[in-house]
Amino acid sequence: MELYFAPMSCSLASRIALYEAGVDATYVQVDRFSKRLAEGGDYRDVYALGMVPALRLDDGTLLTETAAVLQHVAELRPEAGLAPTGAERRELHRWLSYVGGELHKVVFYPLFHPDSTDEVKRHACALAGPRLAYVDRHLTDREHLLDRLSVADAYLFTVLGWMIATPLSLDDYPHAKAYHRRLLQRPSFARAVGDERPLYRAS
Ligand SMILES: N[C@@H](CCC(=O)N[C@@H](CS)C(=O)NCC(=O)O)C(=O)O
Repeated sequence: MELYFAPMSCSLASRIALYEAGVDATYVQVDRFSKRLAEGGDYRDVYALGMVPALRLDDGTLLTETAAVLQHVAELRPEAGLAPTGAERRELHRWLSYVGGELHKVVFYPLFHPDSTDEVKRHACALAGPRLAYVDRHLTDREHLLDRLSVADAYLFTVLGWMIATPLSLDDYPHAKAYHRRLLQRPSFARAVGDERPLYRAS
């Protein structure tokens, strides 16, 4: 299996999930802007939209979309409990959709897009307030988004980590900040960040 990733982007969540699940994979680096592959070639020949993550499965299928990749990885090792079943599964879907839609795409995509105007960025920051406050309230008396660690935590952790590179501050969301700190102490989260941060700085 191969994970196409860009350092410290949303594909970090898939790497964390692979580490948490104990699933081996090869990691193929993509330059987010030029779309060049570290091993040579153009990533758009792999995935026409040029977005990461993409997971090449052992049968050759290319799986894209963070929520799908995360749930697939969790299902490879059900014993790791990273994607619950039953009523909790609905909550997992809800949080994967929330993080992917309301936070990743509504708030952070415009903040990082090179073509975003100042007005677009101001609007994204205005939308961020209630969306991050909602997450912060949810985490007031909880360790994880669900009743235990799930792949949704890998995604939220990744997205919260981007705030440092934006006008937003985790200091305004103390429960989310404590949650991010706690997760960073887990070996698989720390290992994933430790593997990707130097690549990000060098890119
Ligand atoms: N809907 C996709 C979004 C993926 C996405 O936005 N990836 C970003 C990195 S965080 C990317 O590859 N951006 C490069 C681009 O848009 O060209 C998902 O959930 O995986």
